[in-house]
Amino acid sequence: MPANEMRMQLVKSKSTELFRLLESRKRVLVLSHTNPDPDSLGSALGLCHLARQRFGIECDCALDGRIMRAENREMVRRLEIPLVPIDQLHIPGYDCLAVVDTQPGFGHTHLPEGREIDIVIDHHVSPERGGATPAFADIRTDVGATSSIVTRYLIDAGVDVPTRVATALYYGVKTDTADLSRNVSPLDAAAYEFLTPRIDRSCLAGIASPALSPAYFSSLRQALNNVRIYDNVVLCSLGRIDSPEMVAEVADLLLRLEGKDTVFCGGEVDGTYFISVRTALSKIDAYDLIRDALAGEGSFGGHGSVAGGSVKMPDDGTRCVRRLERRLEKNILRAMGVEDVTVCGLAGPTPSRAD
Ligand SMILES: [Mn+2]
Repeated sequence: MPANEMRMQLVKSKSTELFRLLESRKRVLVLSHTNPDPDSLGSALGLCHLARQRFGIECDCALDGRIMRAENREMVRRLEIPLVPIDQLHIPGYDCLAVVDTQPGFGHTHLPEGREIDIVIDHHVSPERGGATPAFADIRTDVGATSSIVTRYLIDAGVDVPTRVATALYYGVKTDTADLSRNVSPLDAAAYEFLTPRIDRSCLAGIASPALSPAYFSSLRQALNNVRIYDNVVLCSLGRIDSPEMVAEVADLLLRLEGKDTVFCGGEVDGTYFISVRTALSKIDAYDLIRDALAGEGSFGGHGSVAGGSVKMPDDGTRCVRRLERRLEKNILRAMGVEDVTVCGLAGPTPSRAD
């Protein structure tokens, strides 16, 4: 059997296994990581739709943290994704807990204590200390988006996928794979093909370019003033900011800087230092880069060209952040082999870092 066909067979048997489990449940709660992104929102909505349409099961989506990025807030608003803050939910009322786009054991994922997780659907490399094995786990690290895996379940279940759900899943695949240009598998391409005729294009365009606050532009200016370039490597410190999404967003933007191929961006939000890594180098995995940068501090995840992590700061603020940034910078320069390169800013030579 050709490899592709074999993969599809495997996927189909996973669907059957999931359907069997759902058949035996009455109320599902879908959880994801803190401050959910489009892929986790799309896969949560898709899984809820599957549970309701095919099995007539009640289903809710929990929200942990906030929806940060303006695009993501616009996605929730336009697609009317019903999210219930996790502290307002009565967890014992659910006989099935599902986790999408993350896994138990990840630092950015807070799951109800003392409750077993029934379903895990994800595409990230599993954490080393994962905890109890769930009744159903479908973890495919070769797939670009969890939304693609959930789309496959919907196809296999033969349920109608309405515009709203299709658009959410599509936007999940689109953002995690940069429009099928990175971390792509045949499953992502098949999901895109299935979803494309079902989406609302003008709604999608609205989600992708929402109105942005003055604070956004102010953070952006601050970030660009603090760019440090070492040969092909770009470092950027955003200082104290409102949302960790800004770190990821600036990292994406700076990866477009001419002649540069790897970006490390960091910023502090409410006592936690967030770091995002992007690389256009095909031989280097962003996961290895963030691991080397953090060198045992904090938690992190990612794969392919994208990775992110965070470090909890002790109470005494700014000086701690500076010290952490200096440690990270040292680790990064060593990992990238640019320790002896002279540092530049966007407009040429840069003064040494202020303390
Ligand atoms: Mn994802």
